[in-house]
Amino acid sequence: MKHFALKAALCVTTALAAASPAMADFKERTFRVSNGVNEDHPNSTGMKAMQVCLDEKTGGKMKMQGFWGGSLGGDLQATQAVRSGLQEAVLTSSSPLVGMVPALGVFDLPFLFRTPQEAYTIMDGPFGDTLNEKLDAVGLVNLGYWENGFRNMSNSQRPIKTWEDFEGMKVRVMQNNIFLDTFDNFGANATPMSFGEVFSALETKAIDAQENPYVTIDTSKFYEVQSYLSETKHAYTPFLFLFSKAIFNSYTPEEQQALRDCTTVGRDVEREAIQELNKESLEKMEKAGLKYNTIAPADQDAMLEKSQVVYEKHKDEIGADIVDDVQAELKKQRAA
Ligand code: TK8
Repeated sequence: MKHFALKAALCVTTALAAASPAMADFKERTFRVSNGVNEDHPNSTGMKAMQVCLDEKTGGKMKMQGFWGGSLGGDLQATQAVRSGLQEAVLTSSSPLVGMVPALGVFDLPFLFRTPQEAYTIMDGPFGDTLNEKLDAVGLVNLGYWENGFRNMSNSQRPIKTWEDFEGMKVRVMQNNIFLDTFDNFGANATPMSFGEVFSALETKAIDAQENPYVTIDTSKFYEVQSYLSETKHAYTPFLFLFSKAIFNSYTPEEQQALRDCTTVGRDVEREAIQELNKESLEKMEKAGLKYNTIAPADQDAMLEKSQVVYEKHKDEIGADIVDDVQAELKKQRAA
């Protein structure tokens, strides 16, 4: 995976040749970045590329320290610490944060995006900026949308081929009502739970199923206690690279710019690494004995149709304008 970091480093060198602020503009700074995923997740690949970029831009003065496997707390807890200025940064899923910023729930709507490119265009454009303003208003500077990715099912019971297959299945969902309703609406028994509790809940059979991108099912070892993988792609959720607004505001404009630019470098490397690794992870898990299936297009359509009530139920709480905007944007993209 070395080539990702290398490519990023080359891009940075080229960018630097154009305009480089004086190194005197940078102070010695170390900041902590909390991750719920483990260190072999592509977030780490992205952060390495981001560090190479920061080293070049700040003459090695700005250093990132990654914390993994939820060692600084789960997504919600770590984000609260970042909000209150006790911790610098967190790379968190958007879904557990809907209590703080309801508009983020747009990413939880089932089957909203069809390809990663659709998601990138939305998140990296004006729509993403609108959400960033809402995050800023609660004390969180979103430096960028990294990829968590398309979410697929793993379970210990049976292949999921149609929504009816969810009947009675105990599914862990993130702490998020849209996910809760999506799976309850399919007839499952959805249980909200923080990420750090998932492995043991699967292992003890307190729950039958969970849903995450393949990379996460692999690197968090869920596959060791699961038997089936079903490619439902029922949602694309991002990671947000959130920096404490209080701390960010104490940095100089040059430092802030270096952080923004290098988070983008890291983002691109991380997205590419996720795309690669999802394939590798799937192969590895199949070799380990998990049974894998895709969903027939007609059954996928039936899942989307069945999910319309979830859109209706949550539209107002997300913000009707937000939901309308994203749907209009997607329509435009799909027509192009
Ligand atoms: C890791 C989580 C994870 C998410 C989940 O902290 O909770 O299932 O998909 O990636 O953010």
